[in-house]
Amino acid sequence: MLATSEFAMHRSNYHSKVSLEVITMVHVILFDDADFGGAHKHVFRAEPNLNRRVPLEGADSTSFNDRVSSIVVLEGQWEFFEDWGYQGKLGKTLGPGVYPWVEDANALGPGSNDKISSLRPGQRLSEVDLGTAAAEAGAKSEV
Ligand SMILES: [Ca+2]
Repeated sequence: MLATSEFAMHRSNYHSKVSLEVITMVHVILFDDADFGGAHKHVFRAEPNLNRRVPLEGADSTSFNDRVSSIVVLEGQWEFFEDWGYQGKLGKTLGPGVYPWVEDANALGPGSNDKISSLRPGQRLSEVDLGTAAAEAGAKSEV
């Protein structure tokens, strides 16, 4: 049976996590051409396969696989990969900013143009911190 204080702690962790997920929405825009030209695609969550064709009409129905030449990161820390399923990481993780040419040194670097096949936001520090805090609190309460 949970002690009252322990129950309150679990509740408090649950509510913090939920509210953080709402606040820390991630968002990146991928562009077909350099300097944010051509077709573009908004991504709000991990995308394991840009080659997947969405059965909808319009610009977003086209595959964005092996096309990305420039990127705008609005929120989050994003990792980009050469293959689907997050295999073959390209360059470094990119935080909020404008990247007019993916091969720039401050972007993904040489050889990364028209290569991205999957991408995902990095693990959020807030979740890591909350998980560790909860684990530590749990360990203490058992002493
Ligand atoms: Ca391109």
